[in-house]
Amino acid sequence: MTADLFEDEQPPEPAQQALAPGAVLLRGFARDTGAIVLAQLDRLLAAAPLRHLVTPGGHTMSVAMSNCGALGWVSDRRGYRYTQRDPLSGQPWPAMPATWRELAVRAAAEAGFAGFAPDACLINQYLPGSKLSLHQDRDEPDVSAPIVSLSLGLPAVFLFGTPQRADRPKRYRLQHGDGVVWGGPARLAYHGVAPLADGEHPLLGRRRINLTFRQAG
Ligand code: MD3
Ligand code: FE
Repeated sequence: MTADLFEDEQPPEPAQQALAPGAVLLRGFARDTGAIVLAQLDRLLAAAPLRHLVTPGGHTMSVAMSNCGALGWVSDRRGYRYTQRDPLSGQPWPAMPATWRELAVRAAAEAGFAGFAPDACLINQYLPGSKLSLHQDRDEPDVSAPIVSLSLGLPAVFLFGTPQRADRPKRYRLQHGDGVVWGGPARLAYHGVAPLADGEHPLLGRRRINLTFRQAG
């Protein structure tokens, strides 16, 4: 064996990249399972359609949202909260597919968070121009549990700050199949998504889907 046998190879991309203490980027984590994940999406969204929620301040979000799992995140003029039922239908949110939950649990474990037990999955859909303003996720009772995100479809520029709103966020490009685990000191970091650039993705067309798995109960 000599090194020159491998001289044509690119250095392997690190499987894990620490964005900050507690924030672990799993590049391409679901690159191969993305199609399996998406196979469940249409059925879930038929039961609980995507909708543009209104913030307590009266703004309609440009991202369209739905949920699966025992709990789902909603917003209206009264505030943000988790509910057991979809307010549109009065029915329980559709169950979280086992394939989705298992993927999220494995991502958390790879990032060092054993025992992650997500009971909520927020489904975000971005069309060209959709954005998510800088915010913290703090509607979950136990912020010692991480949040796992899975990006599918068009790439997005993700803004990742610190728990201090005034700190300028860093920018990362999240692509189809990328997983990120946000725990520990990163759990209460401010974050957002820049307006989605137009494009065409082979599986999803002109959109980006982001799944965030949470322990909300
Ligand atoms: C960092 N979603 O649903 S996922 C959200 O791409 C949300 O749709 C974005 O922010 C999206 O709340 C970003 C990445 C993410 C999710 C939760 C976090 C990053 C986070 C919680 C704490 C810190
Ligand atoms: Fe968030």
